[in-house]
Amino acid sequence: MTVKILQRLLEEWQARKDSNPRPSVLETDALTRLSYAPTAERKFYPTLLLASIPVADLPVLVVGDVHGDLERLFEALKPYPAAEWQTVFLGDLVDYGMFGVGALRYARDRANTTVLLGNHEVAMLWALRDPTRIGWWMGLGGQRHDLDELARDPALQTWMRERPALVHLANRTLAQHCGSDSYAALTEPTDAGPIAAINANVRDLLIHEGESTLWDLLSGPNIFETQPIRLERWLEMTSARRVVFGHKPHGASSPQRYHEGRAINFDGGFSRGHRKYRRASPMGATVAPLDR
Ligand SMILES: [Mn+2]
Repeated sequence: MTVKILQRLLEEWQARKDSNPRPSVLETDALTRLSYAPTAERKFYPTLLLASIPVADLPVLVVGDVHGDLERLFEALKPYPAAEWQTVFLGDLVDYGMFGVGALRYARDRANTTVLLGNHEVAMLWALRDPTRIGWWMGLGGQRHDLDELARDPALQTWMRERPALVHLANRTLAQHCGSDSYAALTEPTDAGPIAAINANVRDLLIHEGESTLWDLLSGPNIFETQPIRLERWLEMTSARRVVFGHKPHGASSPQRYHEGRAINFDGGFSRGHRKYRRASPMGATVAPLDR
């Protein structure tokens, strides 16, 4: 199809979008093709077209530990325009790479996107509040210029402290940073909704100098790989049928599935700044669509 035909398809959508905003398959295809055409040939800003589709109806794109490698993140996200995906970042956007704060701002501002809290965000906030922790945090890969940048941006600090630890996605899929049931320590058996209770307690700890407790909870080993009974109990407790997480590089070429896909690890050692980065770490091991 020529650019002219693609543009006519989008013009037809523009003309009727007030009465019927949902694009047809052809119109969606036209948008996708035009978004990759040279800028001068583009007639419409691409995100306008799909903005009216509810986020929950979009396919889910999962992004594991980015660790400051913004260049690679842009490359990895190219096939997945923000308007067409519900994007979920599993935490640890900062440290190791040079663009931790840049990655946070990018993820915060991307449309249809949820960003979870990782242990490295906790460590950075801890160093921000208590300068005696700066050396420890830099030993974990913390970048001084990123801490200075965060210190100058109170709105970003507030946004970071409001990150959820757990979210439910479509199809009873739970998303969290580390492959562990350690989060359960932040809820009581009497809590009606454990996810809401845990997220509320996480926020409370971040506001009231509880970073050390949170750091311990979010830094544990990947027990879902080795302890299927604990995995089952955690899924039951959170009313989920599977869980996606990051935190521990898995070394495979695509997200690593354990126990028939009931637990899936999306940390593919993505960042070139990470000590576990290998030249073999393909982007698709960290950034990948979630199957239905
Ligand atoms: Mn981590």
